Amino acid sequence: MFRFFPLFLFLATIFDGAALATGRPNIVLIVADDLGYGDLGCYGSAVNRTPHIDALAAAGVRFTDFHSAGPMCTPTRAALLTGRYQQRFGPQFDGALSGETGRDEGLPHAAVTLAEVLRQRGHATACFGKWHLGYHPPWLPPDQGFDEFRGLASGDGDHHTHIDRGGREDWWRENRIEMDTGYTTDLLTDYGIEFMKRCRAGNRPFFLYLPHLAIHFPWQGPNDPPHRQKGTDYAEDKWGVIPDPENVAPHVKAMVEALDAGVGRILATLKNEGLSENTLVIFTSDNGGYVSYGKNFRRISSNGPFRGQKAEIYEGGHRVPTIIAWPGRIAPAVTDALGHSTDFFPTVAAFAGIATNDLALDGVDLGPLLLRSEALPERTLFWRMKSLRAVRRGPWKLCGLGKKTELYHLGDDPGESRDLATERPGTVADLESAWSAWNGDVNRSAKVLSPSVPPPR
Ligand SMILES: [Ca+2]
Repeated sequence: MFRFFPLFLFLATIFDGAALATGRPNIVLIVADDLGYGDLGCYGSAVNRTPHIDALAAAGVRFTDFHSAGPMCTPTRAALLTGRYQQRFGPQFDGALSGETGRDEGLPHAAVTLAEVLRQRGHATACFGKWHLGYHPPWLPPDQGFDEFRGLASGDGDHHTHIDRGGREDWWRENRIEMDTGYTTDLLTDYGIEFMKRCRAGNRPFFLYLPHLAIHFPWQGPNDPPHRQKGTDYAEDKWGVIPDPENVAPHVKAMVEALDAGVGRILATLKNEGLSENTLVIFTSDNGGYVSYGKNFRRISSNGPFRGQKAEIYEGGHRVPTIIAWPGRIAPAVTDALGHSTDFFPTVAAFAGIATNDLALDGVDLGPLLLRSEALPERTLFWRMKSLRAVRRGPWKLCGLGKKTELYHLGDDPGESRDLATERPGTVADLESAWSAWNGDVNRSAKVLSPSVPPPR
């Protein structure tokens, strides 16, 4: 059943803003890569066992109508870290920054990131995982507010050998290559645990940004073989060793379950270190899953009941699993409130007592919803990926491909199967008009925030 009002099963009214400590909470932001809406047990998967993420969901707020800012990796990461639509940084953020043609650009240094504002207020900041907002210095996390960075700069690396699609070593420690040995998901988890323990020992609040590579290809579980070697180009062979391309699911299952084990280890560390009650934990995905890929690969991810997949603007491309938890502060609930990747910045900032009035954020603070089950402000959300566009307002969803426009009522038709564009020309016109205004606005921002401007030195 779909309703477009915050539906809360909240337990008690004692969880209100007044109960919030005025201290500085730790923030753990875990981002899965290409994880589909239906890939987790708590979102209906009958294939993958995810007891730790399911437990996080049961202890926190699980969103059923949360959306990534883009249907691909780079765009959502830009929005998530800045609280602003990625199109404000230029049309190259419509899609993934290319490892071939986009190596000398990145998120503009003029953009204000969540790491920068938290660091300014005393948080230790770390990014352990996949960056994909630039390929080398000065476009890596150390120039975007992170004290520490370990992981990969590019969009995908071998989960065992850490070789990127172009055959390069791609495992960084801050601004230099420093290879490490181990399965990517486990390594990133290890770094995160070590960082949290170190911050705990130093009595320092922290922001741990953990953008996992799982479950992006190469589709390799912990027991699947390594594939990529240094010096070989994998542009046409980027998926891993898949004996049965018609059934990628077993490899993805192993990846999802390794991810779940990693989340479990992070949560256990918070508990064992006595940090749980002062730590906000967010889990989300950067875009929907691939159900199929090209001519060969089938049965990859599940996007649940939703149409489409990664790189498309149907719901399967951008409706993502999202959980926000804070034991003792946020009451467990399932909500169908409309959420968006740009909301994390204002939400975290508000919890940390940081004013964002002058940052022109596009997202909204989810705090009133999380703490008091208040309705979020009515709003319209927009997507743009090259010639694809989408608009969401209330139950209505407009999908555009060039001059072709479709209209769906997600309340009656969450699977986007009945196009109502010809029946509802007024609604189409309203949403098209809203999209055009938004498009003009973000394009004006992009003229100011050029990604090719070098950082201040
Ligand atoms: Ca992705």
